[in-house]
Amino acid sequence: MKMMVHTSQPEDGISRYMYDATRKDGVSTVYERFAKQQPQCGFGAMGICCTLCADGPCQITRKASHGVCGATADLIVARNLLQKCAQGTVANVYHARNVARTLKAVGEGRSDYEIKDEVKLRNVAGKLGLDISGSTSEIARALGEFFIAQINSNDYEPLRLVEAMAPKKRLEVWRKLDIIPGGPNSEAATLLSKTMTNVNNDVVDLLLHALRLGIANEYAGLFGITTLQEILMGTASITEGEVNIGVLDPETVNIMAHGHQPLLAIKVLEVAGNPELIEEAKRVGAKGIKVYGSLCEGQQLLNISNEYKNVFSGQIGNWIQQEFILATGAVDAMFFDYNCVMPTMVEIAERYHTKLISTDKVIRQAGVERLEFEPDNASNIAEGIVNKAIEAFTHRGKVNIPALKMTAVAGFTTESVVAALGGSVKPLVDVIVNGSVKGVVAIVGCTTVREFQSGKHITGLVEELIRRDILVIGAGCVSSTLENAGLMQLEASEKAGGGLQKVCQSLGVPPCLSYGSCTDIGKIVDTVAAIAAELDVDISQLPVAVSAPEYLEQKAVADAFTAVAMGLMIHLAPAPPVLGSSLVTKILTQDVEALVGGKVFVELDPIKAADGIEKHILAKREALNI
Ligand code: XCC
Repeated sequence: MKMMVHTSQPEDGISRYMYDATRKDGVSTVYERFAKQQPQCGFGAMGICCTLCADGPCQITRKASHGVCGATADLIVARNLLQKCAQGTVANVYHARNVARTLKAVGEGRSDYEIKDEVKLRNVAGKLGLDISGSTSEIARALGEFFIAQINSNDYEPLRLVEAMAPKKRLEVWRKLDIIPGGPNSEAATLLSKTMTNVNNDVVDLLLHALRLGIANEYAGLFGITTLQEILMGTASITEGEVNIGVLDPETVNIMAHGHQPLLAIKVLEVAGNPELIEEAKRVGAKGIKVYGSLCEGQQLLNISNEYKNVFSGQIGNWIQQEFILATGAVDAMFFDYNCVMPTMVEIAERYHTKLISTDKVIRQAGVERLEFEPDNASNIAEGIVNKAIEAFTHRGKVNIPALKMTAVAGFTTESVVAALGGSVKPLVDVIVNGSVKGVVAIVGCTTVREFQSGKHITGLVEELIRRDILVIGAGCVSSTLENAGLMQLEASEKAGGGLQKVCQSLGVPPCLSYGSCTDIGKIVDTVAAIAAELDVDISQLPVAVSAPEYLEQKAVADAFTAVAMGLMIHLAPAPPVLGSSLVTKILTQDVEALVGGKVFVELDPIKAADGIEKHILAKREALNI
């Protein structure tokens, strides 16, 4: 098996500056670790290494077409992939359950969060068939309980969430294939049982089960997270804010919210505006207190930042920049929930004085203080975090902040898009139909350090898409990369083709709309469903595609199955670990389209990826006769 050798360097100016700074400080980061991992194992990359049983590890080679247990390359690839899909699904669902618990606690009067979007609470509860004649608290409690019960329900009963919320045309497709899921955790447990040694060797059945999980991931996971969070934190509204590492203020106490679950961060934003704490910060020599966000949490805070303009001070960076953020020496406290916190953050924090605080029960970082979030203790924890940041400020050493700031427009969601369009998605549909905008591509997910990526694949692909009059919607660390590259500013429309440029300028929006976090993919599906409903077609017929140009981890695998189940083509780079099975590769990239309308498209070159996506969009337009 040929070994794969990669090298990688940061691509954007800010990362490059901080990369050089860390090297000068003798601190090694994700880039050096990636280099030390070379060459990487080709069997793993192809998905044909099995470590399930003690007779392994087995690798499929020219001389060994089966593992010791008899598993073929197809089966090993399918099992490995599906385990990632199960893990990603339950992780999203875990997040949704935390929000549902909080909503329930608010309804029971045990938590000091407010219901910020009561209209949404009543709408969603009504659609789910809950009694909405009672008080706001009663409905909040009922909706929270309903979600928890759905998450914990069995896989032999169809999920009511799916039947109530999914577009009717999609439900028909899923019913025919018998892939309407039951409870997501139960589905994941069953899938994990199926992927044990010598339990299920039917690759088609296994992949269909992954589609079930993809649907459960959407409705019990992503939709749940976004909807319930918006009820508690307010629905995103269009806003402009500062972004990237250069916005850190060297003279204030700086607190970083890092991760994915923003509920606690909301309380930190509230507490950080407390005059007594600001006085305390001044007493230790700071000019004030600022709160920032990084990774997906930062995107979510930016989305609702209109309400916190005095304290929220910027979205700082993406996954591969997290060590650089601390290496500025300007972050006094970083509190993080799950996930995407590198274990090396502990050493780096020590080196650069940052106080780390973990806030979710699933997180354990040796030596890091834990202040674990519960719906009824958020304000106390938030105050503790701000106090610890003020104390940490007194230990500051050298500060090294790159002198480059950017701004970005964010806060897009179905509601804010509809509001910007004057009350319905029809104007967007009209410009798609008349061809000013050829189609829409959701660019989602993470960033990787692979040599052809590190943000380069994301910006390369997106610049090419907007140039071809394709509107881009971003969610996840990709948004951060696009923000740092200036592609989420109004001025970016200058890089768009003539049709898209005119639409952006007349609406006053950039050609790349930030929907927020990777967990906000549920909102993208919602907008796409609204466009399909306006045209009275199925989602799979739309000139729409998804791309995860630098996909990284298990949630992305689950999200990819969500996209395919929703009827969308999803472009992935790097190649997922399936190329060792021609059967699994063919099913995912071709055959599945005839079943659900969606499929996977793998292309590592951003220009060729844009070619493939545009071709797909044009074919959909032709089929719709537009
Ligand atoms: Fe993590 Fe969401 Fe991925 Fe970024 S995008 S690397 S999951 S923080 Ni979600």
